[in-house]
Amino acid sequence: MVVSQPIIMGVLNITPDSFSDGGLFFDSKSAITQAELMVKEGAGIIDIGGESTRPGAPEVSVEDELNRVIPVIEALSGNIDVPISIDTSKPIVMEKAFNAGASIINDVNALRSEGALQMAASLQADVCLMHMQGSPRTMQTNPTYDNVVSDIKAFFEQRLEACKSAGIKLNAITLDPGFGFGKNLGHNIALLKNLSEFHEFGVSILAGLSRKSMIGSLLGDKDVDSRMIGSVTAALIAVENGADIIRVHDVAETKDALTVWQQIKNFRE
Ligand code: 7PM
Repeated sequence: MVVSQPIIMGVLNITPDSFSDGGLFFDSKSAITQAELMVKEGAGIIDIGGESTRPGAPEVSVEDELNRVIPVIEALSGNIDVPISIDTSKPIVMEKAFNAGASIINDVNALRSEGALQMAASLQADVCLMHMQGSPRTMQTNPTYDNVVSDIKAFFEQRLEACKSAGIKLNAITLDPGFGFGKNLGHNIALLKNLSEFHEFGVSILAGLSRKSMIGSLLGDKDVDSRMIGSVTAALIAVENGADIIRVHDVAETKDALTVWQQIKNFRE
């Protein structure tokens, strides 16, 4: 994707067990209300996910995932004027979400699942390729890198090559280092500080830091409900370091931070 100013991607989790909203938005009607509110608050993309990627989470069946997300996408696609992304790794969910009105595939597995690359190519979708070491069930047990930034760059190189072979164009791709997905606190901080390095591939960069455990750790183990200001701060650092898209739960608060940042940046004495 080509991006001119930072875009806020608002998270809409449609999972009963999602750690950060406690499944509050599980029923379609409140999900729709929540999405519409996020657009009003300044979200430029709504990210819809029905597959919990919580560390240690059980995998969600295709049926459950479809039942959660498709009605919401169908209802939203006529009613909001920002793109909808589908947070999934499953080709069948990608396809049905597309037919329901989604236009971006946000895959924490970077199109490595069987058939995912081909599906994304045939849908001619925009894609976000996120790095994850291991699988959601095991990824937080002793993640290891030689150098977290260069290891992830090597991963991106390989995925970009796979996308190229499948016929997915560079301008359809966004890369995401995957904060918290098989990373310890030191890894996450190194990635945030060196985020601009990922621009060497010439594609847009997404950062998802909102409410994550690294924010909790930095705040002396604050729980998930108390991580909003820390998350906004981290989002601002990501933008300062070149993030084109930031994936957040607290859209209005993040928007205010970006508005102040943007005006100070543009001010000419
Ligand atoms: C439970 C654990 C629920 C973790 C939700 C999560 C990212 C993402 C997620 C990200 C991209 C969360 C995660 N995180 N997609 N999906 N980048 N592209 O904290 O960092 O929202 S799910």
